[in-house]
Amino acid sequence: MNELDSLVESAVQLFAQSASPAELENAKAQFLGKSGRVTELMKGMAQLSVEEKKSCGAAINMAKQAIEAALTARRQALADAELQVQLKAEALDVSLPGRQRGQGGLHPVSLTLERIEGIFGSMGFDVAEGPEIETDWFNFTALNTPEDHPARSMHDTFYVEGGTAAAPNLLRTHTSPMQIRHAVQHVKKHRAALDAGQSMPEIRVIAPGRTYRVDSDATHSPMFHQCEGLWIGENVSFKDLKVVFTDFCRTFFESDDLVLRFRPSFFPFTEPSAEIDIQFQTGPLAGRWLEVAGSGQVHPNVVRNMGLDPEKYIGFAFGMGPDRLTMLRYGVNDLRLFFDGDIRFLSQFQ
Ligand code: 2NM
Repeated sequence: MNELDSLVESAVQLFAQSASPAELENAKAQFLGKSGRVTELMKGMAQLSVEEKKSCGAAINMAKQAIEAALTARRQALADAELQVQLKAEALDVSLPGRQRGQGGLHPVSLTLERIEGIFGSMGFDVAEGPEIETDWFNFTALNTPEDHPARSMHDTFYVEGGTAAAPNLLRTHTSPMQIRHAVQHVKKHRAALDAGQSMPEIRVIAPGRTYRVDSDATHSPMFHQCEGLWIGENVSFKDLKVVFTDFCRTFFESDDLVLRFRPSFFPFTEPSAEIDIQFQTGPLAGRWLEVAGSGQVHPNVVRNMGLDPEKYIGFAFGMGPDRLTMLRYGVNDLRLFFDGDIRFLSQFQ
């Protein structure tokens, strides 16, 4: 093998050993650069005769072309390899199943609240809204709750910043303060007519929402839901409460033969007061009395705090727990499941 062949050979070898474009360019410089070996050979021809220059120059040129061809091939090979690495990294497996976008849905208790609002809405009840941070007046005093009532203690009620010792702020313990606020607004709107001895449209409202008490076990959550109802007019009676609530329960539970029982009870804001129990005639809960609500005729002091004359206006109110209604309707036995946020549990109600 002559000198030029082995030069080409060593260039090809060095190029093949170059694992990156930078290494390859360094290798190239050793042969084709300003002081590369091919360039040196060309310079060395200066002393040769014309004849020798011709044959020697042609041979060097062929060697140079062979090295350039090897360089180009190696450059291409390195570029191809780099492209392959990149393609592999960015590869998409189009045969994989698509990722479905998660389908959201309403919380089971929200479904119950919507159901309650729909049923009472069809009976002419408005839906009240109001703040979760309440004043002592709307949550307790306006509702005829005595100053020393245990519900006012810090063991039962979450007190929050912002109030005064005489008028503390708290997380509402029931939704009745919304009803007082609603009634006061209603009465304000019709004040002129009332002062002129005329009557006002009846107050018919439900107040659904979150409520808070210091309580936590399998059947009590510090945050829970309530839905209270209020119906005030000039001629509203306990009979109306019975009709409305019976109709509500039968519609809510989709059970026409469901039976109600009103059991005497006590609440500061109603007199007389009654617990409401229901009994299914069929299904897994048939035959058992289940407590679902408290109720009563609104206490005259509360009617007065709404801005109305208790000698002229009378009505009833009730309060129920949508969390418990949801448990009964779906057969769930632990309240905490609703608030743990486990999507496997919650998605079953869609
Ligand atoms: C209950 C039981 C009995 C009630 C009373 C009032 C208001 F605003 F009229 F005073 N709202 N809700 C009430 C009555 C709530 O829950 C167990």
